[in-house]
Amino acid sequence: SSRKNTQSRELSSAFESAEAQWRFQVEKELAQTGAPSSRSTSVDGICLRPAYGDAASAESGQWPGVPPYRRGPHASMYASRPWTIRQYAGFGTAEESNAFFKRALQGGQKGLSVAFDLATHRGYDSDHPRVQGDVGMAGVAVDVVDDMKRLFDGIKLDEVSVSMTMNGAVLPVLAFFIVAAEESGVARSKLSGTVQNDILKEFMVRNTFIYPPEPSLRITGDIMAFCTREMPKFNTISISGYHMQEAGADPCLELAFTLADGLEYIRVARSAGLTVDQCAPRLSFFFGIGMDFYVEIAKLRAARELWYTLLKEKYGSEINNPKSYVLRTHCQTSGYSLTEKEPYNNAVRTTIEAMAAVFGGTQSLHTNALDEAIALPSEFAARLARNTQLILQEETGICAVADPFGGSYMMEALTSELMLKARSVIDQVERAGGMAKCVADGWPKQRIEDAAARKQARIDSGQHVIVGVNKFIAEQQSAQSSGNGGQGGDERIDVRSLDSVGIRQTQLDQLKRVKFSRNAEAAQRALQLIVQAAKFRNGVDSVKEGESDAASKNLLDCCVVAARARCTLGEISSALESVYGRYQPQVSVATGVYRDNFTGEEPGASSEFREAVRAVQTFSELAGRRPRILIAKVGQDGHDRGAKVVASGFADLGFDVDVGPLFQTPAEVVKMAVEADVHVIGVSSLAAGHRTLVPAVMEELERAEAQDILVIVGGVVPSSDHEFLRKLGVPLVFGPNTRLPYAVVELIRVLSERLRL
Ligand code: DCA
Repeated sequence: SSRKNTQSRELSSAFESAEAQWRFQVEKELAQTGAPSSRSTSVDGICLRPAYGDAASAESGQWPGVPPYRRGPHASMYASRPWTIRQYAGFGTAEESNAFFKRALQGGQKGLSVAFDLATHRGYDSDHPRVQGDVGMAGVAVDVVDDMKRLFDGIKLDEVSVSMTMNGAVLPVLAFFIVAAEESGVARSKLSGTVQNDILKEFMVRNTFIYPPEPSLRITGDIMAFCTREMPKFNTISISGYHMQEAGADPCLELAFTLADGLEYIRVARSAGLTVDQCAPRLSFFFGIGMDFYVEIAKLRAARELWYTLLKEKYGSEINNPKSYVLRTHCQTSGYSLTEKEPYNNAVRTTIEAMAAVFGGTQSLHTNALDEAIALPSEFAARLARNTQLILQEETGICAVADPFGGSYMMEALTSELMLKARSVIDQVERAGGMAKCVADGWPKQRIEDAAARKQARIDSGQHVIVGVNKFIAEQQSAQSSGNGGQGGDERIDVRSLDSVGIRQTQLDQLKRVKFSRNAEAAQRALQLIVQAAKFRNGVDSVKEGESDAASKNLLDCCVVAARARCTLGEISSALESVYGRYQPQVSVATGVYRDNFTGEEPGASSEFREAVRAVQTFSELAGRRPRILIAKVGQDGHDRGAKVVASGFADLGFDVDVGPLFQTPAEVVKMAVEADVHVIGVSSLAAGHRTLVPAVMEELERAEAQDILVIVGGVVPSSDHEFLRKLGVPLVFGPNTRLPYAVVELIRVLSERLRL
C-alpha cells in the first residue's frame, strides 16, 4: 500500500494544475459509482457540472478533492455519492430501538447512529442505584453483549455502517459490538462505522467521562491501535465540536478547539505506537451546525483547509498517504437553536441548518426532530427530520454540484477569516502544551461557559433574535403558571413518552438471567485480566513486560474476552474503576458575564432586567437575606450548560447561588440543600429523568423534614408532564429558551407567596 501511496503522490505532482488533478479525480469517481458527468436541470438544455471553478484566481482556483481540500474531500462530492443520512437515535430497550432502526432504514436512512442511555455512558448496569431514573431514557440501555445482539438483530452489519456515540464506557461498548457481530457471523474486519471515543470534549463540555483524564486518554489510544490493527474500515474516533457549540461556544471557538483536539489525538495515537499515516486516514470529525448560515458553511470549508495545513506543517515529512490530510466530518443541526415555543418553527430552522451543512460539504448528517426541545423525538418528528434530508437529496438538485459557494467573494473571504481566527486559538493551545494540558487547566471549558452566559444575555436582552422567543412572540396564552418564559404559541404536539419503570425491570430480569447462566469462573478470570492490564498500563503494578499475560495486552482485547464471557458493562467498568478511580469534576460559576452582556438591549428587555433585580432586592429586604437557590443535576445527566447559565444569570440578578456537583442522587441533593439552607432547589433535567428523579427529591425532602424548601424544574420537560410535576408540589417548570429575568420574577413571586412576605 505504501507503493500505491507513493504512486498517488507522484500522480498528484504530475498534474499541471489543481484543475487537471480535479478533472482526473472526478472522472475516476464518476466511473466508480456510475454517476452521470452532468445533471440536467428543470430548464431544457441547461445542465449542471459536478464543480465550477476559475483556474485564474488563486483562491477560487481551488478544486474539490484536491489539496488543501477547502472545497471538499472528494472531487465529485455528492454527484457520485450523497452524504450519509445518519440519524442519531436509541431509546428504551434494545428491541424497541432495533424496530426503530429497521423502520428508519426502510424509510431511506443510510447509516445508523446509536444513542446509548446515560447509565451505559457512565459505566453502570441498569440495576445500579445511581441510575434509577436514567435507564433507557436518553438512549438505549445496554448491559451485556446480548443487548447489543438484539439491537442489531436482522441488520446486516457488513453492509450498514454504524456510528456509536460512546466515550466513557467505550471499551465495553465497542467490545460488545465486536462480539455481537462475530456471534452473528460478521468478522470484525468487515465492520464499518465510527466510535466517538473523544474523551477530551467530555472533560470540557459533555461530562460522560468515567475515569480521570490520563487513563481515559490511554484508553483512547488503545482503541485507536486496536481498530487500526483489526478493523480497517472503522473510523477510530469522531472528534467532536458539536457538543462545544451546544454548550455555548461560537463556531470559531468550536472549530479551533476541535482541531486542537485532533492534534492531541494524533499525539495519543503516536504514543500508542501508530504512525500518522496509520491513524490519520481513520480520524473523523463532528461539527454542530447552527443558524449563522454563511459562517457555518465557511466553518466546514475552513476546517478542511486548516487541518490540511496543520498536518502539512507538523507531520508533512512523514506523511505518504494523501488521505491522512483529508478532514471528513459528520454534522448535526443545532439542538441549542430549537425552541420549546412554536415548535413547528424548528423544522424550518433544521432545514436551513441542514443546507448549511451540505453546502459546507459534510459526509454524514443528522437533522434534529422538531420536538427535541420538548421531549424525545416522536415517530412523526423523526420521520420529518429524515425526510428533510431526503428532500434535499432527491428533489432539489443540490447534490449535482460540489461546493456551490466556492468562488463567492464573501464565502472565500469568510473562510479565510475564520481560518485565521481559529488558527490563532489553536496556536495558543499548542503553545500552552496541547489540548490535554489545557483541558486539565480548565481554560477551554471556562471560555465556553463564558460564551454561553454571553449568548444567553444577548438572547434575553433581544440582541440575538429568536423568532417566537424574544421577537414576534405569538399571542400570550396561559403561559404564566407553566413558567415557560411568558411566550405564547404553545402548540400542543404529541410527544414520545417512555415507561421508565418497565424498561428498567426488563433490563434487571435479563441481567439476572445472564449472570445465572454464564460460566462464573470464566467471567471472573476475564475481569481479573482487565484489572491486571489496566494496572500495568497505569504503571501502578510491578508486572513487567513479558511476565504476565496482561502486561502486553491492549485493553480492548481484554474487554472482548470479557464480553464473550458475558461480563456486564458495569462489571467491566468497575474493574477499570478499581484501578483508575472515578473522576469528579470541580464546579465553578462565571459571574458578571451575563450582566456585562445585557446591554444594547431593546427598552422592553432592559426593563425586564431591572424588574428582576428590583424583585430580588425587595425579597431580600423582607426576608432578611438574599434568596438562595441550589442548582442541582440529579442522576447521570451531564448536560450542564443550562444549569451553568442559569447559575450565572441568577447570581448576576441578585441570588445567592449554590451549584451542586454533577451526578447526584436525590438524597445527596437534599442533604446539600439543607446544609446550605437554601430557599429553592432548581432541578435541571435534560435527559428525561424528571418523572422518576423529581418525585425522589420530594420524598427525600419529606424524609429530611425540609418540605419548606421549594422545588422548581428547568430543562426539557414536555408540557404533558407539567401537571404531573405540579401535583407533586413543583409550582414552576421552565423550558429551554426561558428568559432568565422572567424566571427570576416568577420565582420571587411564588417564593414570596409561600413565605407570606
Ligand atoms: N467519491 C468516491 N468515494 C466517495 C465519495 C465520492 N464522492 N463520497 C464518499 N465516498 C466513499 C468514502 O471514501 C468512503 O469510503 P472509504 O471508507 O473506503 O474511505 C465511503 O464512500 C463512505 O463515505 P464516507 O464519506 O466515509 O461516509 P460515512 O461512511 O457515512 O462516514 C464519517 C462519515 C464522518 C467519516 C464517519 O465518521 C461518520 O459516519 N460519523 C458519524 C458520527 C455520528 O453519527 N455521530 C453521532 C453523534
